[in-house]
Amino acid sequence: MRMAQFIHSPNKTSTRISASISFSQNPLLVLVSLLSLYFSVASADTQASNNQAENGIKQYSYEVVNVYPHDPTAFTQGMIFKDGYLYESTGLNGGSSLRKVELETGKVLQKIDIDRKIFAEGLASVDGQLYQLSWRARTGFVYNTDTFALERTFKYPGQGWGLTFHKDQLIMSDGTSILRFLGPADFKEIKKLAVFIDGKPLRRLNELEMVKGDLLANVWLTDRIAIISPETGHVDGIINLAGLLDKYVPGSEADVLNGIAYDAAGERLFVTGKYWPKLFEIKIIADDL
Ligand SMILES: [Ca+2]
Repeated sequence: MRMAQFIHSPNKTSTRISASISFSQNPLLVLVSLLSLYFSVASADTQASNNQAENGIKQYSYEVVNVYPHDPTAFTQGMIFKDGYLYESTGLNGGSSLRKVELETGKVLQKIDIDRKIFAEGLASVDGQLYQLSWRARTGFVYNTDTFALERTFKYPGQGWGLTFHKDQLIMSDGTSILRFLGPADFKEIKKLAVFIDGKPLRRLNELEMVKGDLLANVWLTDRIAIISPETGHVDGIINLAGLLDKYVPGSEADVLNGIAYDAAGERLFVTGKYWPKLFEIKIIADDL
């Protein structure tokens, strides 16, 4: 069952930015009008990225089910759960790695370090292989899941942020509001999908995970995860994870929330962050509207 099916008929009032500019004879007035239009668009966009309840977007909070240790030196960029283990991609130049992690102990069971020229990013599992992106090297890596042997590399334009796999296609984020759907065999782009929240682009989409047909995306620099329809790009809900780490590690100066993994067989949802010393199994709770 899709998560979106839990959402009771949200009243999606799509507020669109409209402005009419009457072009007067005075060029200064035209300039002022254009500037005010620019700033109203910019401010509306910023608002969409802030921690505010959007019109008609279902809001979710969380309940912590389990708390597990997580390597506090791991700059988490991608995370998946597969056959009883977590697999994690960590970033930074000189800190990038691919690792297999024991959930209960946080122990790193298997690891390869990536060339320091590469800043590793999102991670996805496709037919026994692990796909790992890099941030700005325009290169992706395909590994054997059991041995971590590098089997091939692939190229793509632009930046690589988050990665997941859905219905025979990879879905990739690049820090904008646009997601790219790619064929895993040739990494060719199949389509682009613009993600909107309340009629406005939702930028800074980062780590991705498919959960029961919905696409979950960390919104970079926020405590929020967007629940996105992979068909339409509409944001159907927002999970607000504010205060999660602080509750268990008061005063922690760890970096931002980033890292979503879903155990489909056990229906368990895991989240962590960059340098977070903890990894959480959470349950998503629908807030009353
Ligand atoms: Ca993920």
